[in-house]
Amino acid sequence: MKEQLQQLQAEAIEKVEQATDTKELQDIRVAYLGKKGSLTGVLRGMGKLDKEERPIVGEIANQVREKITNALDGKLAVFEEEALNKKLAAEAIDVTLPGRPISVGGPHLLTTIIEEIEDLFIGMGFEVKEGPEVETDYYNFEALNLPKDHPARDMHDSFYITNELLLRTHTSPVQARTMQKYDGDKPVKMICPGKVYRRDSDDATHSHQFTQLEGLYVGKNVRMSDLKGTLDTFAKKMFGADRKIRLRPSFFPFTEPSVEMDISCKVCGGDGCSVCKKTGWIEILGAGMVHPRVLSMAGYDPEVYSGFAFGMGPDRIAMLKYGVKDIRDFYTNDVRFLKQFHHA
Ligand code: 2U9
Repeated sequence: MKEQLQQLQAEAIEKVEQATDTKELQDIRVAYLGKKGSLTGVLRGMGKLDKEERPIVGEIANQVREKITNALDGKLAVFEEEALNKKLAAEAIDVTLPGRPISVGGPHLLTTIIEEIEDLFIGMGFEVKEGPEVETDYYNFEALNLPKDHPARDMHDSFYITNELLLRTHTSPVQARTMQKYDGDKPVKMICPGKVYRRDSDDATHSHQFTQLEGLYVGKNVRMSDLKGTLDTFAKKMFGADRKIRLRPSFFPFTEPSVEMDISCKVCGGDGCSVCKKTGWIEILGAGMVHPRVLSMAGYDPEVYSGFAFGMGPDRIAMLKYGVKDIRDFYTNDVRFLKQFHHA
């Protein structure tokens, strides 16, 4: 019996040494120490032994059980250690790696330009007003002295939604609406930036959607010289103190007299170059004294009140100032283009 026990211990430990995973260890534990295990089987034969032999064999059997159990536990600990180290290695974080760059957005160039222009006019006492982009025929045309049969109202120029509703073609309706709200007896000093829409085929200088910024100053004694002074200040603050301005006679249905304002070319100082197309001057905006019919339609008595107005295209100003060649770049959301101007 003793030899049998020693043989069994050697065999079991040999198997434990050769085991390659915890499953095998478990099988060995069951095969030798389990209810139907070989060590348990030998111990069942203890009853046949005589009284003096039984305690000796029992002691040996317990030692064999302990040795096999220690061998199994020792190997199990080794496997568990290996598994833990493998897991730690797999989940290790290299804290010396640089952080993942988080791309930060920034203001759109048109937003920057519009805010820059707004700041200038706020500094001159103008309020910023906004209004609906879907406008009525009345506020977009009629109120601006563009009667029903005026060519600018043709379907081919504007996006009509219904016979009465369209996408506004300029921000002028916001000014007409504001004058109406001021009951014809309060001065109006405002600018209105915003998106405008024209039914136009897009190319490098035309987009069906673009932005406009208009200004209006209505009061009891507003003169053309006030308009010139305001535009001169705007030009110098926006394009540099050494800019000159010139006003050329023009025509708009909503202003009389009407002018177009040029600034002296920043690149050639007026001698002529590719930027100013050899003229020395660059057209920036249109303006004029508010047409008396527009004043009276908005509830202001043209005998008592006068006003000036101007309109410019921030897209065009941004293109001039930053050398953008294609207006469509403002609306196609190519981040490679847009992020060049995030420094602002
Ligand atoms: C009211 C009365 C008068 C707004 C004006 C212009 C001249 C003008 C264009 C410049 C470039 C539009 O973006 S653009 O294509 N605008 O030249 N706009 S005077 O006059 C008004 C507006 C509202 C009640």
